[in-house]
Amino acid sequence: KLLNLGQAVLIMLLLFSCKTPTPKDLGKEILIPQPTNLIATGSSFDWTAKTKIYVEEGREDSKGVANYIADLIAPATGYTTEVVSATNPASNKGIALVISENESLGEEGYKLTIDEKRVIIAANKAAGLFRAVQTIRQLLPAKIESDSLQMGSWEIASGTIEDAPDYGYRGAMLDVVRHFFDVTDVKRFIDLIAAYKMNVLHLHLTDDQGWRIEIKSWPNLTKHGGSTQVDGGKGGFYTQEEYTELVKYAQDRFITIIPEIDMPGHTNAALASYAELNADGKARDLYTGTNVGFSTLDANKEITYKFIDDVIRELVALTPGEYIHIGGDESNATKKKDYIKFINRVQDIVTKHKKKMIGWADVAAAELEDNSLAQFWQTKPKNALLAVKQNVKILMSPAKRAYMDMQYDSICPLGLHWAGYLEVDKAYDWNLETNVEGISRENIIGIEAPLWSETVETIDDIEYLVFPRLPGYAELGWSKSENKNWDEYKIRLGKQKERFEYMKINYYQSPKIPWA
Ligand code: TNX
Repeated sequence: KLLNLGQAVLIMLLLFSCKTPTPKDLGKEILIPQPTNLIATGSSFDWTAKTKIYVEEGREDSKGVANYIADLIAPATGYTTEVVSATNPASNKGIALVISENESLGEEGYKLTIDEKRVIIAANKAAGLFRAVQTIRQLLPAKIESDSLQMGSWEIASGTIEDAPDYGYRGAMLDVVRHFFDVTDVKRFIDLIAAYKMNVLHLHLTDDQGWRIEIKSWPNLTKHGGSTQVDGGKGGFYTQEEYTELVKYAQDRFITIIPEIDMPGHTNAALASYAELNADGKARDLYTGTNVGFSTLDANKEITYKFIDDVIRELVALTPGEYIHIGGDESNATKKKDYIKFINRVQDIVTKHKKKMIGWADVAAAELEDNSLAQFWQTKPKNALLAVKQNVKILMSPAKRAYMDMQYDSICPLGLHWAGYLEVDKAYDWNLETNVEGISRENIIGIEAPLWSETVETIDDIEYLVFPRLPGYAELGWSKSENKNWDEYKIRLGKQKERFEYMKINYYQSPKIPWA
């Protein structure tokens, strides 16, 4: 039986109302980090099976970002989004990636223009396109993060977003020594920090308990020195090929890996691997405890500097980034005059290999080059202030606020508390530029949140301590501090819950957050 006209109209109306995107508000209340400028226009773009991504001809970097987002949305949507080269990408309906060479957007800034027909992503550099894509990710429904097929629709609210980071250095540190984490775990960590627009991964590669990076000219460092970890587990290390794979994986996400070789203290693994590095010429035993401050390289032996030169040379060959971190913390077993001599010489070695040096702020006891960086971590800012006096920029990692290995509270099953407990509110509610009297905006290069791994054994453990604190650190580095407000932020953070769950993040359900 044929439908009568009334029924037909009704069905048409129904179909039409399903197809018309429901007006949406652009994600002001959901985005982390908060963007600089956002104007909602109350409609939306619908990403369908037919949507294509257009990139400018010959722009391999844009194409890389386009493939990244196409791959990212594939499992949940089931779409194979085609990436097409075009002379004028934005003239097509769909998603367009454009390098506009608009200097005002800087290294990582971007402009998003979304209407019912188009999503135009413009940036000065490919890094900006990549950061914009992280915004798009959060504008899509949370289930976009699922690794299995989900029911659509896949709408992105319309409007414009203009956004750029406040600080150029926004990072996290992972200690792969106290407990070793393999390439798969580190890639997961990279993906998690990339989602919040961080751009640096500092890898703490050597310490008393292990040496985790292959050095071909000193093979026993990993063979022997890499063979254990805290509590006596089997440890591990990255071959140079594996390390290169990590560097590339990070680069594809516009993240720079900064490798750290911690010295002259925190060197027991090296001292156990090569007898000649010890002042008394006797190899130390491997160490699986968690005390600090007992080991030191000998600042007065030439072999020490030959060793460091070899290590730095091999590391530099694997490092496209501009910095090498030389540690320098807690050298309690090194005489002060030896420490100063040592840091000065190591700085010269780093400079000779055409890299810049970063050290924990303890290194300010030495004579620092203007382009070296000092990482502030201690509970007292004495060393960091010494660095500022020398005109050296500070990387902000105050343990009381930014150490992700601090327990959330006294019953937290993982972490330490030597710098106090660190709930999510305390981790977020501070400003880089007012945290220490005498260290202001112009002295600060950015923020880094370290995760030390004495108590951290698995990727689940990592995630528990990192989430949900890390999105806050990302925002402290990206967004302007004058707009920061804990009461507003905690609601936005609460809305990330579904996303965390689709991403299978083992996060801490802090009672401070109104989980939505
Ligand atoms: C201090 S922070 C250390 C590390 C420990 C950490 C534990 C720093 C530069 N040194 O050796 O792992 O505390 O929180």
